[in-house]
Amino acid sequence: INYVTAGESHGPQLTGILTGIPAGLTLNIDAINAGLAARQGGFGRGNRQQIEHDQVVVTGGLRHGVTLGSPLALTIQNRDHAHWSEIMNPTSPATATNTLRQVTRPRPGHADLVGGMKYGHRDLRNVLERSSARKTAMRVAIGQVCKQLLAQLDIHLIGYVHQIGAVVADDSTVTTVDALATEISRNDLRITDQSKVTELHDLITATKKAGDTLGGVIKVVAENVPAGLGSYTSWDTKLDGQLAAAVMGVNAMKGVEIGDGFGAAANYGSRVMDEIDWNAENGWRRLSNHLGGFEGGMTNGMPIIVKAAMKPIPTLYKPLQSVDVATKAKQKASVERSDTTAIVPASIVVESVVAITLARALTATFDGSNLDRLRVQLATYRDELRQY
Ligand code: EPS
Repeated sequence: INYVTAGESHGPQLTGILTGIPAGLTLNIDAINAGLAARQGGFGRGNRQQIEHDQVVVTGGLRHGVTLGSPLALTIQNRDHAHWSEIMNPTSPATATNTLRQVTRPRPGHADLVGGMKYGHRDLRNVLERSSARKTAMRVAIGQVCKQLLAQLDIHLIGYVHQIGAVVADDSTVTTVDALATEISRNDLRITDQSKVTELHDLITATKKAGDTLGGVIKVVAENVPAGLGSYTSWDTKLDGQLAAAVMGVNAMKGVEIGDGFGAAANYGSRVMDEIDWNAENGWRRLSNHLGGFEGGMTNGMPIIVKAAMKPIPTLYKPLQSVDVATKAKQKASVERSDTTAIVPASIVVESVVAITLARALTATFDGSNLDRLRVQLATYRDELRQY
């Protein structure tokens, strides 16, 4: 499985090409659109989300709702383009009017300045249009396709908000994907500790009033992933490394943990290693899961636990110091419409990229041409693991 996305935030549309999805998967478009709607939601979102009503259109790789095994072509319209049709017109030449809104005061923490340096842009809009978190909408659409493939293989996952700013809002008694999905659906922050909802609404509201922003920590749990995906034999075949790369590729991510992560670094081996057990009913398992479902870069059959540290949104309505790239004069950074926090949508984006990475590992390990054959091969493999 591989994919590429294209499209600028205020251009005509987002485009995604997803290759390697097996033939024979019945695609639930409504479920993909539900994932897109969830990405648009969340307390603390900006006004762009009032304009968009993201829905995916599939224009290739699907017939009568069933995948063909050929590349899936996906598009999501940018409704906001109607307000930017001159400024962000792909073909009409630049004029004094359609290049009026030059961005020359880079925002600290965004791709603005370094992107301008790297690609030789003097108008930093040429950078921010693609670096914008808007592009995560297509990664969610692609991720939800992969999530549906995983579900057909009895593998389920969920991404949710573990912490907002410095406030941890994770009820540690809620651990299964089903229970997590139920608890996070009860509030607009995708947290499991319902007692923290009001406090966090107040925090986000106060942060917005102060012209500031917040990040947080996202957690993804994936269940029933068979042992042995990924390999210890080479650095780049370790699946936990591939997961970390995928998560770090999401806007604003500054850290990734597998299992206890940095907590493991601070603990004794006797508290971190998960003891091994076997019984006739369940076969091989571990008596704890500090290692987050990985040993030697390979899944070990325990739930996969990934945490991601998201930096606060770089666009500040109380802007920090910057320098104008045209005049070199010290200036306050530019202000682009933005969110107070995007931790809620980011939890769906990180869930999506974990789903893509796991689906890629499965279709690389077994025959990824046809879903029924993949399903049979996986069932045989699961039996083999039980009998080991
Ligand atoms: C976002 C789209 C963007 C921003 C925001 C989130 O749309 P616009 O630029 O038109 O407002 O609202 O992007 C960022 C916060 C960012 O730093 O890129 C989205 O669809 O998630």
